[in-house]
Amino acid sequence: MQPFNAEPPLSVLTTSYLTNEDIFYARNHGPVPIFPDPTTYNLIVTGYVPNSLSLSLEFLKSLPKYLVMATLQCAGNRRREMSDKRKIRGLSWGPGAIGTDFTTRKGKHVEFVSCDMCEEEDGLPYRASIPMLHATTPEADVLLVYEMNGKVLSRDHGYPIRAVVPGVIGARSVKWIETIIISKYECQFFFQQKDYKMFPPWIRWNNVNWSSQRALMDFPIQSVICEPGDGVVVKSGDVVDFYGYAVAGGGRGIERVDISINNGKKWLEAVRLPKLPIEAQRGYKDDLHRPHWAWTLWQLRFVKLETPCIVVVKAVDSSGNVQPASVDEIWNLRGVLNNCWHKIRINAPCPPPEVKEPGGADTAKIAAEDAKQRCKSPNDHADDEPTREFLDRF
Ligand SMILES: Nc1nc2c(c(=O)[nH]1)N[C@H]1C(S)=C(S)[C@@H](COP(=O)(O)O)O[C@H]1N2
Ligand SMILES: [Mo]
Repeated sequence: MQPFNAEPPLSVLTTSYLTNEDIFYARNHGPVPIFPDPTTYNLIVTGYVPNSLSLSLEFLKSLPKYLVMATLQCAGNRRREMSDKRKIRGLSWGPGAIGTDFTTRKGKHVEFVSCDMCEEEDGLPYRASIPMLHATTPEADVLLVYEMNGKVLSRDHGYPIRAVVPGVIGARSVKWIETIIISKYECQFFFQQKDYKMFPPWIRWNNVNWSSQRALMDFPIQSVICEPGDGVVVKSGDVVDFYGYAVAGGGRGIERVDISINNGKKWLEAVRLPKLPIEAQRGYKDDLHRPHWAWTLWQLRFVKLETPCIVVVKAVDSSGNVQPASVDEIWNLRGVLNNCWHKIRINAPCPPPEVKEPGGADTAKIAAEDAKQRCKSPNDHADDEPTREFLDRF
């Protein structure tokens, strides 16, 4: 049986700044554990500490409570577009492995050890670590979380306690934490050492040296068109509204979101929607200085289209980072951090099926093939072999 993994339809994702629990993506490497009775639960803190601690849920909840609005994004978000290019090992995520919530901070530590059983760890629990400096910097807002969007954390998302490391790939936000180890070393287990690393496009499974790359932390600048969906049919001259998200890792804000309705020839600037006031309530002197852990929702409305066309989004973050135009530049064997320009195809209405007339079979066949081509999505390249030109470049 496969562990439970799910991403929401894009059309519901950007209807609100906060992602409801029932549509929040779920990423599990093992079965969701049935956690012991919360009254007997204790979080163990051990390792390089003068005395190991055993902290009850009640005690954790009595500590000062912090609200942080943060976007959790799987490193494999948009992996599907990479696997459409060439086969990849990893779950096929569309652009929906992302969600935003409010979480509650209780402390800051280093290696988080869960209690689920992961195949990759030969049945041992999921674990991951973050640098001590990151965990102990108040500005980094690393949290031990027991509530999400004002409700008790659900089992799927890590009840009773999970970590949330804002601005960092979801893999470091360990769920169902049983133990926190203060350690001299980075976590030496699978998900830190043999996964969630980004290699150049020319590295393959037969020559990958896992220790040659660092464990991924911040995610890069990202943007996605959520509405309309890929492949919708629109008549030429009709007006369409576009909606989506943009997010940058490491607390960087979104400076600009650009949309093109002609596959990148010309660009228009999308409108960034104001964030919820809570995100600004942390006492930073201005918008520039506060960390932006949450995504920015954007829209561009009343756009007149000539169809068929390809609509593209790309964003710029507060450090001036931009997204790569093509997936070729960043393709990697684990299919992580795909942040190339996100494209959708808007189709023109397909012609009605040809009426087969005597002697007219060929015309009908050509028309049908033509319609099929025009109604193809830009991601329909699953079977394409890498071209000679592509391989020659590396
Ligand atoms: N214990 C445990 N924690 C985990 C995982 C897991 O499989 N087990 N998956 C990680 C990954 S890869 C991601 S992207 C996020 C997903 O969090 P969510 O399911 O709450 O959206 O949890 C992280 N924490
Ligand atoms: Mo993930």
